[in-house]
Amino acid sequence: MNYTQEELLAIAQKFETTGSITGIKPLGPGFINDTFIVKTEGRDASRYILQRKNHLIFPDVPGMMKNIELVTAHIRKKVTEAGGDPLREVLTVTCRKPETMTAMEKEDPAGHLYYKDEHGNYWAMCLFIEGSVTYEKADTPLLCYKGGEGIGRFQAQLSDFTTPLNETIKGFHNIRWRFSQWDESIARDAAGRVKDLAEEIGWIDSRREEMMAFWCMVENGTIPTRVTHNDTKISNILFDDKGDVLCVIDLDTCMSSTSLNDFGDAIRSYTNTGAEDDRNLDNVNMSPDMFKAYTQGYLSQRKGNLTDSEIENLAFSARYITYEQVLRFLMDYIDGDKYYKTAYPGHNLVRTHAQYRLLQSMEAQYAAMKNIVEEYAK
Ligand code: GN1
Ligand code: MG
Repeated sequence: MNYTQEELLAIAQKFETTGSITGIKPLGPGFINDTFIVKTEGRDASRYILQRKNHLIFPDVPGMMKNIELVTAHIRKKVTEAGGDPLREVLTVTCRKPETMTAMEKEDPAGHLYYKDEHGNYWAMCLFIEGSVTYEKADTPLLCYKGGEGIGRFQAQLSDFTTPLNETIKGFHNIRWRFSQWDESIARDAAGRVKDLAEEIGWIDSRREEMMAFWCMVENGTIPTRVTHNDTKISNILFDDKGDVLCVIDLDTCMSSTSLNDFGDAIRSYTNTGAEDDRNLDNVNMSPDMFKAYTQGYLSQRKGNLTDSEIENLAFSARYITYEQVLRFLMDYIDGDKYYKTAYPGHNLVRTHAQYRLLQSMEAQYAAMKNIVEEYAK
């Protein structure tokens, strides 16, 4: 659904901004939510990020916003204690103007964190961090090192966070759950595409056992669960102009899972020499230099705090998350492109092939990846 500029402005005005709102325009290539940047004018004017949160994917937006409020408050305390800048080193959620809230919204413990419009769509706002830089791709090992350090710090800041979080997407990185969705999706064959996908379906089937074996270690507690981000691709990290991580954004999937997912998903993104949806598979490879740099940065923050089982499975987590991504893109293609935004017909299949090439590259370099982890975990 498309909103007019006037409608968007009216939505933005439900939130407590400093300065008066003068403009709003679309921002960024997110696959799930719609994102806008809001400009204001006047004393203390700031810019803001307004997002339409996709409630078809996040069924409990209030619960998700409550998670974000709790997690950012916890990190803010840590940043302040460490003498950092709480307006730049953690996301600041923008609350509703109380005078725009109904009595029911005021009673809802998350009511100040979102606005539900007359079409049933949910909106939330946060402060835009001026001078922050985002990347779609990591071009240098130094950026990988810094990215790893940033996620390591994020996990450390949350290591003593104990309030239970809402599960914002059921079984998000749980491959047992993904397989049950996958089996249903194949049986349903909603778009009639299964008949042309024997090879791709074989990629998924032939690796089911090893992926389940990994997940069983999470289920039986061999690998611990912690508060994790779960979507650590490079575009979800804000860097400053010197290349240091300012803060981690897109906290929609922040919940309890294994910390290995954050490492694995970052490796999937930072080390890819091609694009996530590269049509030219020769571009796609896992760069060992980028892997080394990210691992070094990450472990510089976390090595004393991870269990032996986490260290042991760190390299495998990159294969696990990349495999899961192949499955998710392919499943969405089979379902008729219902989950991810696509830019052209067949986009999800192109993504599937590119991510599968990346997975193969990781498999070929697995022994070397394990050695690198071992070296920096010492
Ligand atoms: C989505 O929301 P965004 O664009 O940061 C997806 C991730 C995928 C990623 C693939 C909630 O991330 O899980 O890894 O696309 N987020 C959700 O690029 O499904
Ligand atoms: Mg994002």
